[in-house]
Amino acid sequence: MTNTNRPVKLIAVASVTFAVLAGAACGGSAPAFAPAAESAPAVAAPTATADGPGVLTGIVTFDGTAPKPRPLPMDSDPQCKATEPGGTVSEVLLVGAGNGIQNIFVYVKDGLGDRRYAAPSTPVTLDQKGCRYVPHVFGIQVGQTLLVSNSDPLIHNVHALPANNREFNFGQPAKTPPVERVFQQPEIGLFFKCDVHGWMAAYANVVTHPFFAVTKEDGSFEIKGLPEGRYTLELWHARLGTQTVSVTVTAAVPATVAASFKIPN
Ligand SMILES: [Cu+2]
Repeated sequence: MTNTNRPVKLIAVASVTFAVLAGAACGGSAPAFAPAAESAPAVAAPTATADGPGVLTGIVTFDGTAPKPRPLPMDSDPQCKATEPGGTVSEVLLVGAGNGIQNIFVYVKDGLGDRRYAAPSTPVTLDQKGCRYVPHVFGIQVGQTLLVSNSDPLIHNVHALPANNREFNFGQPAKTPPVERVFQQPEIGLFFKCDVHGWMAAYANVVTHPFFAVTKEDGSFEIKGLPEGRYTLELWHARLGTQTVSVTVTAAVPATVAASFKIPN
């Protein structure tokens, strides 16, 4: 996370609390980037499929009283303001029912061994709608197509600022076709911004397998199809930092993880 252009710098989590159920154990904060799959032969065919018996569910909550999201300064662009006349709020930290934290990217960081998974043929879509990126946080596999679309009646530009992948930056006027991009390297927290509207931000999380999820409004997530085994999960949030959790997944019963984040000091 060396990019100095992003508006919100990642800060290591100073204090974390885990309540890990079903045979899981906790670890400390971890590097923000997944390692590249450099140990596997470059030509190894992806033969593994995400149809294992393991189910992993979890909930991520905010420890403390969450700050109220601030309104986005859309008055600076009347065209944007017109897309959301009632106004909208920053997505930097969204805490919902039960103090659940939305938009935490949860993925298997380690434990899959040398299994290799093909990228899905279906694309992931990143839309620009109401002068925001939708979704704000998403996962995508290495080699999977990202379709960037613009549903707004105005031009945006899409500026990706990767650490491990190739930077790109293009304008996308209203009513123009989606633009395709593909990421070649794993990367967590790959930042997207619009150089026209400074509040617009999205984070791609590029991984080598399909075992990831983004927490919903209530902070919950689910990952299915895992092989039985012991895994290290990483939980990433753009503002709150990262945590790792060890968890054992068996066919017999869903594994359950609970974690919480505080505002870093
Ligand atoms: Cu824009």
